Amino acid sequence: MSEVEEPKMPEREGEVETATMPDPESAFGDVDVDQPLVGIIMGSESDKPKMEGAGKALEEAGIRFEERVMSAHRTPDVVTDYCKNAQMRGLRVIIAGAGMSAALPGVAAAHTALPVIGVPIAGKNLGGMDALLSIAQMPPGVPVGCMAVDGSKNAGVYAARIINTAAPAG
Ligand code: RP5
Repeated sequence: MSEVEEPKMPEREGEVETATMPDPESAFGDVDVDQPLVGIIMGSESDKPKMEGAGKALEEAGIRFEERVMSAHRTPDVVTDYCKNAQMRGLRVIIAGAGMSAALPGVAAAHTALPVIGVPIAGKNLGGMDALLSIAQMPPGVPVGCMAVDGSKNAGVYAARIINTAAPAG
């Protein structure tokens, strides 16, 4: 019969026993090492073709990303949840593309401290000027890095530069 080890009790009253640290492998075994570093969000399924350049540029730079469709006007709660949790989930940059009255990048920036890169998408009327001004004209304190109209490739390149030049945390 094996001997059962008695639990170690504090030696003096009020003394707190030092916690035993778990080994790193078991402590971080659940952490997903493939987690994305960039979130590419866009206001509509119809924006997907115009936003492909961002993903391609990130792929070329070897940076993991995820893509989601969400709208500042049609699904505002989804945008809020996604952006509030983005940093905690390990994202380092958000790329947000939208057309027409393109509120998505600005609303994203209002809900996260991560850098947000906005991509104005040209719609059927106004040649993208509507989205360009919506994204560029952010109020002081809530910045969005505004790319060219339909400039999703540069958004991906810019996100890669941010990630590759950032000082390590701590
Ligand atoms: C914006 O309205 C979207 O980003 C898209 O560019 C535009 C039109 O959206 P759909 O009507 O094609 O869904 O919010």
